[in-house]
Amino acid sequence: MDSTVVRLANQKDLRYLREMPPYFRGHVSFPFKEDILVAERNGKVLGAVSVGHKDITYVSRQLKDISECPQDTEIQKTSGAWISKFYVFPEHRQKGIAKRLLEESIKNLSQKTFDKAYVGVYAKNRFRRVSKRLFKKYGFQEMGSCICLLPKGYCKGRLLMKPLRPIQTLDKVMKYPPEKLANEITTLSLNAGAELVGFASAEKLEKGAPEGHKPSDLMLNAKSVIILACGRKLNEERDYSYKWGPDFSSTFIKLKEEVKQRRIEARECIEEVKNFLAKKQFKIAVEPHGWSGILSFKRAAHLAGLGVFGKGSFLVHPDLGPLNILACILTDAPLKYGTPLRTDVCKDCTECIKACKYGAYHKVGKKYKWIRGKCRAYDLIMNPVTLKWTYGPCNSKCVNLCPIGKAP
Ligand code: B12
Ligand SMILES: CC(C)(COP(=O)(O)OP(=O)(O)OC[C@H]1O[C@@H](n2cnc3c(N)ncnc32)[C@H](O)[C@@H]1OP(=O)(O)O)[C@@H](O)C(=O)NCCC(=O)NCCS
Ligand code: SF4
Ligand code: SF4
Repeated sequence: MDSTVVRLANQKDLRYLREMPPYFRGHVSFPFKEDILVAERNGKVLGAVSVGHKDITYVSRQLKDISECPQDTEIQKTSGAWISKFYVFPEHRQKGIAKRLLEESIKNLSQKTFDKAYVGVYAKNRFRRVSKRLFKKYGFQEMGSCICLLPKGYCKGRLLMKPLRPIQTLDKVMKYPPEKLANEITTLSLNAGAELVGFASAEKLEKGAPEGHKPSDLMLNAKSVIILACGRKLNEERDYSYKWGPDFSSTFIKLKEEVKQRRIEARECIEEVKNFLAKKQFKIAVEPHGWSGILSFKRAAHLAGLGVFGKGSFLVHPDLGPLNILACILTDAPLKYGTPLRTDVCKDCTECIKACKYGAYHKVGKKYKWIRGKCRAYDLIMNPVTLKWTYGPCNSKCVNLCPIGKAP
């Protein structure tokens, strides 16, 4: 029978703890600054884990490198129970010791007043995949990127969190039934200037989205995505005016006043919905600056039943035409979701394909693929030698010439 026990460490365990590589144990001295749990068999320590409180700074998205952290990334701060110095001596690995230690850590923290337990899994750890899988098995979910400061430099990693108590109480759901809440948000958004409002399940968006572009990269435990289409009519005569940069290396786009105005209105509409949900104590999150390319707004709008992907790859409402200025809000409020439409809006039309002068559409079999890298929607580059414009302005002709939703 396995006689391994997991218990709080004492002074006698120090000599074992000091055998752990410094990267894992850090500075360890008695009396311990936080609870250390050890797995012990016949007086010998097989592994250990440390559980304590910590202030945590992270960004809610996947970063390739922390130095690449875009300026518009919101730095988040939180604090809670922190699991660290998790180590099993090599000769005792793969025998379930880590699982025992983790189970006891969770019990230890749950008995205290902590609501959430956090852990960082770092890129330099060669056991990061094993560890991440293990934590996920015990209910930890990825929240974003964090860093660990080392004596020299830093190591980037992923922050994981496990709620230790139910986050969404049944009371709240009973008080705000999903359908009623969705209707209230719809009325509020339409009054604030949105032209269409839709709701999709965050879980559905999560399943198909690429790494780093999932709702969980923006908010943990999101239940719903709210999609607002604001300024649809702009497509009919959308135009950009371009401003020359101070040198030829940079170009500025000066949006038409009307477009600018619609964008401001879209933001106001987002704020209204956010305030409404926050007052009811629901969590909300939007991309930094509203449109920073974490989520697929198009896919969210499709799931919500607001439109279909036309040949041009932008989202088209069967009657109203291309939807422009989409805005997305994530929330932990459960809402009533729409159903994806299956209408063939394009039929024989290929206006968008013909309109593109920059080769952004490629025919693959009978379908068209939009090569986003070739899309010159915003580019206007002047060759400093020939002084000729290389691209644009294309005025988003693909979208603007779409006949759907226009008077015949
Ligand atoms: C960056 C960007 C661009 C870049 C694209 C570069 C690039 N690398 O993507 C450029 C500058 C080229 C561009 C061009 C245009 N854009 Co743009 N763009 C964006 C932006 C800000 C981010 C896109 C992004 O990368 N998102 C993250 C990735 C993961 O999303 P995605 O590419 O849509 O994801 C695809 C797959 O990964 C997969 N997927 C992702 N998640 C999931 C989940 C599930 C369940 C499944 C099954 C699949 C799946 O399906 C998606 C669609 O194929 C979005 C706003 C937004 N956040 O969506 C606007 C946005 C997509 N653009 C928009 C528009 C209108 C345009 C332009 C017409 C220019 C303009 N007038 O603004 C042209 C489009 C021309 C065309 N033919 O489509 C609108 C689209 C509206 C609509 N009706 O479809 C958006 C939503 C902006 C807005 N707020 O209104 N854009
Ligand atoms: C990661 C570590 C703690 C795992 O300890 P362990 O006692 O071997 O783990 P367990 O035996 O409890 O196994 C836990 C799970 O991981 C799997 N696993 C453990 N080591 C593995 C390995 N080398 N390769 C593949 N899977 C492995 C087990 O099969 C088990 O999976 P299961 O739940 O599907 O059965 C240990 O390897 C270690 O101390 N590594 C160095 C320190 C470290 O990386 N700490 C984590 C910091 S976040
Ligand atoms: S936005 Fe312009 S460059 Fe991009 S696909 Fe449409 S027409 Fe082509
Ligand atoms: S322009 Fe024509 S082909 Fe392109 S999306 Fe609109 S209807 Fe479809």
